[in-house]
Amino acid sequence: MDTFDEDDEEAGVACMLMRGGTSKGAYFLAGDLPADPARRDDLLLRLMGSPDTAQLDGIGGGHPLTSKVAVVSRSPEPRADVDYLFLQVHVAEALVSAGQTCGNILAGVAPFAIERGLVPAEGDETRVRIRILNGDGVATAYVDTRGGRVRYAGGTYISGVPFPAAPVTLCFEGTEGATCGSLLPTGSVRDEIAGVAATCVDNGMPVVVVAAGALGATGYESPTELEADAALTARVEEIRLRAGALMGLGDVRTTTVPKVALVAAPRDGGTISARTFIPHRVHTSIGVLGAVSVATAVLLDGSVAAEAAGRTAPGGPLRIEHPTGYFDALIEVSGTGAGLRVRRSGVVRTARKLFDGVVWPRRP
Ligand code: NQM
Repeated sequence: MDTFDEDDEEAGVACMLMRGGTSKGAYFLAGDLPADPARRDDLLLRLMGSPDTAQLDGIGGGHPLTSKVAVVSRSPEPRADVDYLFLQVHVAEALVSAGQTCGNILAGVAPFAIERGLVPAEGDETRVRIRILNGDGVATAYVDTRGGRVRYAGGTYISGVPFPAAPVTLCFEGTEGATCGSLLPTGSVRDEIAGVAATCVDNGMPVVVVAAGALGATGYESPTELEADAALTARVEEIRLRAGALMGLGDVRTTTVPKVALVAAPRDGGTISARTFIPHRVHTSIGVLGAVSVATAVLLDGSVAAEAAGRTAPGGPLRIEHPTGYFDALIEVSGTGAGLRVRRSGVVRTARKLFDGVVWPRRP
């Protein structure tokens, strides 16, 4: 594909729309977008249809989980095959944020990279090493490429997606402290923040873990019920703003991190139950690295998550129950308590190509 013509305001842009895990996003080659971040973000707002709660004039879906962008390029680093920059295109505001990554959209990066010829399909399963530019971690994705091309059809179900598809296995390394610089960004396993006990953790996603009961919730509410509770959402935001500063993230009023996870005891045989504010809507399931971070918090002795969790099978997957099912995360660690170190984490997702074509932006 030719490099994006920055001077042609009516030019269409090559784009692949994909469902990645439980999110939906637009995937672009970096060379098809303006190199200047301000021009790129302005273009993305017009392509996605923001600012508008319905994103009617663009290809966004009117919700943070369907207003996401992946920018992919060949990696200059020997430890990776491709670079992945995640951009959250805000729905109702003219704002594009690179302040977090997205593990769900990540699930589509390897299929996209193979389809666009950045990585050759090799054998029945192709390994693609992806450097996450929003932090410093590397994810290794394993994609079904039987017959020499990406296979999207398959029999794997993930909670929150009604139909089965081919599995995309993701292994993470170096995600510990990816955004905040350390696994425990406040330096403690447990803090008191705005009057409640909280565990602040970053294993790929900065998350503030709070017991749902401490905020008068059960932790089993639906996203709609939680979003309708104005007193609760105000309290969650108060905790988030204070936690953001304590986690070294500064003033987080307009940023999408940290997330806040309200946790409770599991109800369906899992490890823990979670409802995640991402941060102003409630996730209909749970983010990938959000889940990895909550699961890691479970392994921290004395944390709010460990207190809420049921018994965990040593070495087995940690199952996080969420509004539409469950999410299994494998976390390999060494050490305990504040000395806990993460070796790697693994999850299974699915992804599907929805369309591949050219999208035309609204004129500036
Ligand atoms: O935590 C939502 C999602 C995400 C992010 C969000 C994600 C992750 O489910 O890795 O996947 O927390 O904004 O798409």
